Amino acid sequence: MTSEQTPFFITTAISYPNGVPHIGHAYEVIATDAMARFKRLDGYDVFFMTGTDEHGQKMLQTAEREGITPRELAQRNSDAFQAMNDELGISYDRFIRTTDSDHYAAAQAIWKRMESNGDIYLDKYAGWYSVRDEAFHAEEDTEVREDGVRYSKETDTEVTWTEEESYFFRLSAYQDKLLELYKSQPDFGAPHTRFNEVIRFVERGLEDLSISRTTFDWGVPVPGNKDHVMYVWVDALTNYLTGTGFPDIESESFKKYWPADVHVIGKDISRFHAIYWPAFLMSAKLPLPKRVMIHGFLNNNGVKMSKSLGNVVAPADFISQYGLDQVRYFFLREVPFGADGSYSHDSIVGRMNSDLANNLGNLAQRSLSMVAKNCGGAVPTPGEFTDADQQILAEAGNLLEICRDSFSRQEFSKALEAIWTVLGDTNAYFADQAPWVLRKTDVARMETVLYVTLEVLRRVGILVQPVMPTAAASLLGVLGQAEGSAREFVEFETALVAGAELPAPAPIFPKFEDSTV
Ligand code: ME8
Repeated sequence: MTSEQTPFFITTAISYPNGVPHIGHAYEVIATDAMARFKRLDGYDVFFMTGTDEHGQKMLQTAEREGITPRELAQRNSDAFQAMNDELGISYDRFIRTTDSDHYAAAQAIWKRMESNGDIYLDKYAGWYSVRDEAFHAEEDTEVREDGVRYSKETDTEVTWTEEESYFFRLSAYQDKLLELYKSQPDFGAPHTRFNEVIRFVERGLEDLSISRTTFDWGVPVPGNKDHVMYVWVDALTNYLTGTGFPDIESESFKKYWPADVHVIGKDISRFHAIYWPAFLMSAKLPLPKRVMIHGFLNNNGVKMSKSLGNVVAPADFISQYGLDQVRYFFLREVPFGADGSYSHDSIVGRMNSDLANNLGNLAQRSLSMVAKNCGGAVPTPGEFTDADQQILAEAGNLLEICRDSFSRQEFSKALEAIWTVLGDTNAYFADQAPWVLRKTDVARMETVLYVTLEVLRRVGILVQPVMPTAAASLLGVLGQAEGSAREFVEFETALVAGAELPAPAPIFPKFEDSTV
């Protein structure tokens, strides 16, 4: 890292380790990883954090059911989340656990700041609580169903009557300030359809929030009152500050990385991030994150994943079936980030075979093997560029700006769509120019066509690194691009050097063979 690099702090939600990770968790962390890698390649000083949210009643109840302590449960499943990250090639800089000792210090410090601002008071809570959601629900938002049990209408989870002494946060005092924030920073939440739901919710009015519990002790102790532990969301949201060195607000890392550039989260937790979190930070007199990016949910063949339906897919099984880069590509290309999405065997194999094996793998294989056979295994020497050559080079040349623009809004599918449009055009160019015919009629022209094709592939290889790190590295490798700066975005504008020796070509994306397809 050099001192001129601009910092970029990005986070995922921290997952509840009350079970093992599923493909929804993998989806979020893959998208965030692609964003982090993109920014690193673009010269930013990136800090990427993910982790596990280990306190609260849900963890406690699951542990009780399993006959182990919540700490043992947290350890076991937090390890499973870390293992998933490693299997997915996630380039996180810190895996934070809310049981880490520096996190206790941060959670207690933010509490004290909110308290000294006059926003915390002791009262009695009486209302409906959903352990599954770790959230309170207003009575009118609940209903008793046929089974005689009361549920949250919105989340379909069981709620139980909870009555206890509790500290409250004066959330009601922040309604106007939050609405002002949304107005002055219209991109604070994205995409707009999801952010608008949050805004409507705040417009309807906010009640003060119960932020401590007394009936169990699996949580961060409330400073100054040993009978209370913090409500798990106060503790959980603060993880984002912990990672930057808070409460040491004079530390180099806090000054550099806070406020966060993007919190990537799923649609079920948008209110916690776009309402509670900025309100807590305003109260604590700390800067607010710049953006909360809300993604949709992934469904299996259009059906919600659930243990009872037996359609919960383990990320590791997915990767062993299709390959890591293929899965990463599929998720980011298939589902516009922010929308709900679905995956099925056929849709994955379809993308693998048409986009990866055909449009990219086959083009690389055909052009590189021609170069190996006919150009002495070195980058061919181009002659003067024709209009067709210039056009395709210009198209590929525009891709970096297009990708920067799309990634700045986490519109991964748009970036990939643009890259694959250029690949489609390059395939058409390759077919039109027919270098295998030129080999017999006009060798110089053949060399130019092959040069242009390889140059497009180099640019594509650089740009797909955030999404498919391993395959992109192989592609750049066979194009003779050494690891390091040659593969970074600063080198995007440079061009292949004629005559440079190339390694032997190797296939990048073999076709997926499956008897059921
Ligand atoms: O909510 N598709 O943890 P979590 C896509 N601990 N994303 C999904 C998904 C699906 N099917 N299911 C879950 C929590 N997610 C809290 C967060 S942050 C301070 C605390 C996403 O394990 C979900 O939306 O239930 C969330 O962003 C993340 O996975 C972790 O969910």
